[in-house]
Amino acid sequence: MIWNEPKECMSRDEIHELQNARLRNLVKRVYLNVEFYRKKMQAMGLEPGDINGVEDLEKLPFTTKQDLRDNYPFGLFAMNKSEVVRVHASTGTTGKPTVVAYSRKDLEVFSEVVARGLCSAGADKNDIVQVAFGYGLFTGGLGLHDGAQKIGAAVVPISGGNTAKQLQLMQDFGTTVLACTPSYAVYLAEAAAEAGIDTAALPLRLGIFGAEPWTEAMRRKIEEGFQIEAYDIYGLSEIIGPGVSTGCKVHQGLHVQEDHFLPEILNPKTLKAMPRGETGELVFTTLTKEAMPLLRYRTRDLSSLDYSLCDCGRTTVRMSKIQGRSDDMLIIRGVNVFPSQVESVLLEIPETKPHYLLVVDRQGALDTLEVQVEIDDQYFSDEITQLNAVREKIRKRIEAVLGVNIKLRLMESKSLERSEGKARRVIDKRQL
Ligand code: DLL
Repeated sequence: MIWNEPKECMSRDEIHELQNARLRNLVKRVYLNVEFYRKKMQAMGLEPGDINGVEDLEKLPFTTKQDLRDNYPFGLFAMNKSEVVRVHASTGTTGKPTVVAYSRKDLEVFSEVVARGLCSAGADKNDIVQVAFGYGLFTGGLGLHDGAQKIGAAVVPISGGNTAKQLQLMQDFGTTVLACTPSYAVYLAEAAAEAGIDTAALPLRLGIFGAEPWTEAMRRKIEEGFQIEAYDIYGLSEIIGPGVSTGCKVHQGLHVQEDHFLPEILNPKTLKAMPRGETGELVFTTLTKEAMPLLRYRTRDLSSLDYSLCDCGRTTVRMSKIQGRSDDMLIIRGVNVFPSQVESVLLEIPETKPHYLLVVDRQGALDTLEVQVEIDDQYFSDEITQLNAVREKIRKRIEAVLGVNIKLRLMESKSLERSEGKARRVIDKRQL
């Protein structure tokens, strides 16, 4: 089912018209109400009247996470505080959190886009949706909650963690849809197997996973573990939270809710548009946000856009699965390495489990990359020569893909930390 056919199946011309009108309106609003944008535009010699539509987008200033920090907590509000009905925040690893705000209408848009995403994954009012994303300042829990409620599904607001209870309720309530991070889904599937739960016999039929990077290989692992169909949901608090884009039955990219969020793909170095279809940094302009609209927000996420028509019937542009972050990229002895490359290799190898960690360090002037990965305990009880053979096989495959020498550490089951939210895949000791 398509939740909002008039909006999700417009012709490209109609989408373009709507985006033009909304962009003109947005630029006027931020110019009038947000000093930060007014000053930036004035410094560039820009007036709202200079922006006639999407073709003028490149004239507008960018916004970065640092801008949100500099204006902490409420400096980028475009409305009076009395019109704000909710705030969320992300803590990040350093410094002050970034704060985002919603008007009543913003919350309606938020639940609308999540509802569209849930429907594109095949959920409907008959489903029981277990929301195992964290509730609180993080947008995942409440975001999925409101969207699932909007489509009329029964929401189980269990939040993240408490794994034994998750599995208990999943069985007792007959949960049909699971929403959490992919790393937590892997952990839950593993815990289910250990508890002797026959996942194939559970009513669970689909999963909506996101909030962290994950590969197609990880998607297949989760699908096997739970015997379900797994869908990707993307978003970021600055833009609204989950639901900026979501995958559909066709599994070839995520439909961007283009009537609300205008995407661009730019070369992260030159900040110029990449040729259509090529990979670069995703940048979003919030077309309808009231409380805290953002112009050209630099996500640092790497993706590409596909404007061709999708077999599911939606006409909205599809972004590719996130291929990494521009600030996620590790430079190891001059070679660019993305954690997702390592994940793809590891998950194709039958002996490994989907739990890994990259540890980057420096010995003298040389960068070192250690890949830690869990393998089935049976290999540790095997002959040492067999263990060595497994190690060599994995090391060679990773090195062939990365083009850089690594140290491989095979870990016993459960020795790596499990994640109930966003997994930590990299420790870079060079910055410490
Ligand atoms: O993670 C919102 C969210 C909640 C999305 C639940 C999906 C599901 P933030 O905490 O602000 O918001 O983190 C946003 O997480 O810039 C990406 O780097 C990453 N991210 C989010 N979804 C995906 C995804 C939420 N599906 C940052 N694939 C983003 C890859 C993702 N990365």
